[in-house]
Amino acid sequence: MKTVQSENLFQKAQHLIPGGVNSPVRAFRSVGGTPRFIERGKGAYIWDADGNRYIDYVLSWGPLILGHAHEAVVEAIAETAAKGTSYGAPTRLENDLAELVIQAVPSIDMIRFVNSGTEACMSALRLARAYTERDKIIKFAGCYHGHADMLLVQAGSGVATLGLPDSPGVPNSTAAHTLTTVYNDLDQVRELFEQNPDSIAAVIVEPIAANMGFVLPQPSFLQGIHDLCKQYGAVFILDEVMTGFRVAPGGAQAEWNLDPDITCLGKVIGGGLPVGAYAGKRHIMQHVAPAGMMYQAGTLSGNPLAMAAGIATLRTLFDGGLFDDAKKLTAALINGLVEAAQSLGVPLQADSVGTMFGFYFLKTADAVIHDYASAKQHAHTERYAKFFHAMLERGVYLAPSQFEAGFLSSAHTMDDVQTTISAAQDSLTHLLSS
Ligand code: KE4
Repeated sequence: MKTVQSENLFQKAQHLIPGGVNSPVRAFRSVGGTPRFIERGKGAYIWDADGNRYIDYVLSWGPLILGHAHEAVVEAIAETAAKGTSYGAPTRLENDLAELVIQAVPSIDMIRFVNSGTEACMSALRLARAYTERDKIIKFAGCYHGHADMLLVQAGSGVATLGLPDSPGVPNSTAAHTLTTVYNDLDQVRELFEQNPDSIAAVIVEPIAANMGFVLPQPSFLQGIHDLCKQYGAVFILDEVMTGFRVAPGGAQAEWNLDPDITCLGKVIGGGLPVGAYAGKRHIMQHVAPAGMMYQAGTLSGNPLAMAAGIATLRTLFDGGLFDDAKKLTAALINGLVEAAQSLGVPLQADSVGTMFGFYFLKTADAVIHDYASAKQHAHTERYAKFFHAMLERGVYLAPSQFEAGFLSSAHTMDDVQTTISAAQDSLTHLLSS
């Protein structure tokens, strides 16, 4: 596979941009090799600067649930742009996207749009602190909620990938208010509340831990957090930036009947343009300025182009069985990967929920990954790196890190899935013989 154009572009990029990328996980640091510079995408496919085509299971880390350059989204952006790109004033488009999200997600009464998932989670925690007049927050080791200082404590995603213990530049005084505990361990959450009965403002949690790979919540873990928050007067924040509109049209909370006080959103609701949001119960959201005193602002928040892309994405997604078709294909993909690994005796842990999936190559067949420590202990990252490149050579683009999730779109077909499964079988056979 020719990659000379990507190599040249990467060499130039590293001189201009730290690490040659505008987000660390794109640099292929944990899998090695040269990141592919992408020229264009259409449907389930992307093409790199050397003209190589890949079936894409990253989909911009989740947003492109309709696939690349969906005509409804492109048309909406073009039509909106022709009328102007930004006003710094309210538009009807913000009402329209707000209504779509509020109708889809039962726990949400009101929403505030921002420009990224980081902003959404950072603002949600400031709101929880303002509402409760408390300082401490609880997060889970290996969960990633963006790069705000107070959240870069034992974070997942790129921090896990790069093996950054805790990011330099975060003052100890900030980190001191962040209590970190073990995902899937409700007893530890209960203990933290018992030790800090009146000072915890919020618990923030990913409903699926998809920034340490793909770890499902154990039964009653999430509901247990909700109940402890109610008992101690803390705000229950569900970070659905990745799972929103991917696990189910109403998010993981609809799939598992959860009722968070605040939900963080991003990715899909922007249809590939920069959008994040924090949203939830009216009596809490009313504390956000200018309705209330908790300040949060943004020049391009609710930007018309991003709103138009999000509206077109959700309206298309909700119209017909697109979601269910993509969900079935996701399950077929994971089943195929499991069968391929089993046929070759390769230890694998794999799951899918809705249109998201994840898998770990395990160092030993009896290992089970259920939290960050076990993910770091049992994940065979070297095998993942080799598998990643073998699949890339066969035209399949997976996440360039063992500690990330994968995604399908409504543009993927059963042919794409079967091609991917065959490539996996061939890649594993090749790996085992080398
Ligand atoms: P952004 O600021 O990257 O839009 O969103 C932060 C965020 C918040 N919450 C969850 C659950 C997330 O997964 C993310 C971002 N996800 C990563 C991928 N695991 C984004 C990829 C990247 O950092 O380049």
